Amino acid sequence: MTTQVAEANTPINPVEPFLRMDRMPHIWCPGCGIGTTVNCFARALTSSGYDLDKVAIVSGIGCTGRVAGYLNLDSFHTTHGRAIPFATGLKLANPELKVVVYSGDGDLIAIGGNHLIHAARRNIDITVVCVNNMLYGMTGGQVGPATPNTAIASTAPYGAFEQPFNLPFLADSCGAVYVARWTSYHVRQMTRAMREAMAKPGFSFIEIVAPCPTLYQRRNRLGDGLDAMKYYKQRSTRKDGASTRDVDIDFQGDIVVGKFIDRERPTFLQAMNHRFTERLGSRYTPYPTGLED
Ligand SMILES: Cc1ncc(C[n+]2csc(CCOP(=O)(O)OP(=O)(O)O)c2C)c(N)n1
Ligand code: SF4
Ligand SMILES: [Mg+2]
Repeated sequence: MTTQVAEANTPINPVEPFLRMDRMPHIWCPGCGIGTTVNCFARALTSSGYDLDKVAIVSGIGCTGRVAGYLNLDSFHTTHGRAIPFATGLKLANPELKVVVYSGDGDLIAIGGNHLIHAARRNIDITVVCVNNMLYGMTGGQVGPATPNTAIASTAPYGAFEQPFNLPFLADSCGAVYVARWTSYHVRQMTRAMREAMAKPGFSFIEIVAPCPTLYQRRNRLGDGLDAMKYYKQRSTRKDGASTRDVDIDFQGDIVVGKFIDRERPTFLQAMNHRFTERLGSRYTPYPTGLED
């Protein structure tokens, strides 16, 4: 009997301990790519060796914004667009924490775009995972700043006509020290990238192109989640080190994936300590950065 109970309590899936199983079933639609990214993130944590009491996850609002609520970590579900400033405060108040922002393209690049560019510029020591399903999923599939030109969205019935952001180029040009893009098809590469980004001091950014079958796929007559996986498999090309200028995503065009940027730059706190020590000498006690040996 005791053995049976022990067996019943043994998780079948190795990522289960990282999830709040009491909150299942999750809200995501069948075939949605967000769940795949969460599985990869949990796997990245499994192999990272981090003390999970020192890992915090911050999301904004949206279908992707629900991720924080499903992870068995210190989780913060903040207001729309404000995950990055919240994460910045958390990191500065407690530099020992590993802080990960996990949100959607609308949350991070539209309403929260200003925070993204400044956190990258300052090299705040956080990791940002952006699930790019190319529209505002949660609110009904409206056009957003990552919607490819000509793609149909609920507020763009004749096709989007605004120039979309190239997310890796945006993060790179603002100073991010680690920039990668994968799709939800690339589970191993995505997991590795998440692990690398969390280990990298400074502002790291991972874009994950993932399908929204309910709104984006359906309106654009692109099939279901599995069709999206086939498309990602067939039309993605890995180009590590590619210039981020050259990785725009066109509607149903090829998708360049890979690790584009991996550079060294002092984090915000390291730069502050350096400057203050230079000017004040022993009168200044360096602020903890979380990167001390
Ligand atoms: C201040 C404010 N404005 C607008 C909204 C409505 N809203 C909720 S989620 C969302 C967009 C989410 O899009 P994205 O971040 O791409 O997430 P997805 O649902 O696609 O994963 C919007 C506009 C809101 N909650 N708060
Ligand atoms: S609406 Fe789209 S993004 Fe939201 S859960 Fe459904 S498939 Fe995923
Ligand atoms: Mg979105």
